[in-house]
Amino acid sequence: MTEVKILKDILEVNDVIADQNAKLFKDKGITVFNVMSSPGAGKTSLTIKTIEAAKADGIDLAVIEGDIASAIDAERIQETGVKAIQINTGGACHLDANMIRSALKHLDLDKLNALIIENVGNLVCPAEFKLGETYRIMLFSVTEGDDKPHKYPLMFTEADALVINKMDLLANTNFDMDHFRKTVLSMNPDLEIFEVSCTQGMGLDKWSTYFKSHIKNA
Ligand SMILES: Nc1nc2c(ncn2[C@@H]2O[C@H](COP(=O)(O)OP(=O)(O)O)[C@@H](O)[C@H]2O)c(=O)[nH]1
Ligand SMILES: [Mg+2]
Repeated sequence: MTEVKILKDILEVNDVIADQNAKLFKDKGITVFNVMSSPGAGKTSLTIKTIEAAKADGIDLAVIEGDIASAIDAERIQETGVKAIQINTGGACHLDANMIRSALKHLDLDKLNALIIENVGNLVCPAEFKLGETYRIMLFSVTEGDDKPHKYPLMFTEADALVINKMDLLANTNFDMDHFRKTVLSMNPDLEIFEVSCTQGMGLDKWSTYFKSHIKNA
């Protein structure tokens, strides 16, 4: 079996900048959520639903969108009235701390309570690169298969919260929720788990309550 390792020094440099970002966020009183998933799990959909709930509570937030190419997601977010900065990684399968530092120049940090970072859609690389975030949110949809924690363990073990999306489709899949929950909790016993449907709305209240209650200066 061949194992591919990411160069240690790349991660060390990233960690230094991530710590600087984290200090800046702390000084400015901004709570930062790094949202990670495979492509199409529903990150942008969840971000929009989260913004709608947060705005109703007077929370000032902004979004950083990471994609390999295009500004489609940032445009979707801006339709909510919230500022969105698009980062195009030009091929990289994850955001890194330096990209976040560059994007922050375009935000008025004195006005924000919270920042949502939508990472590049990928189940592996984003979990390797700290950005300076306060919380790591993993999104996973029931159409992806309940075996994925075994195959892609890092993101499941690194997450603070796991949002299981597309619950409206559950009955049409062979996704075994009990098995999935047992697996992820055996890997990460402190993981907070939410079951939602971004299109049908189920479970979003509980998720939004978690989101709001974790913002320090709201
Ligand atoms: N059936 C269903 N579709 C969803 C749900 N959430 C998102 N989608 C759809 O999944 C696709 C990808 O969603 P998107 O938010 O762009 O995912 P992202 O690539 O992770 O940002 C879109 O067609 C969404 O409408 C859900 O809860 N149920
Ligand atoms: Mg998206």
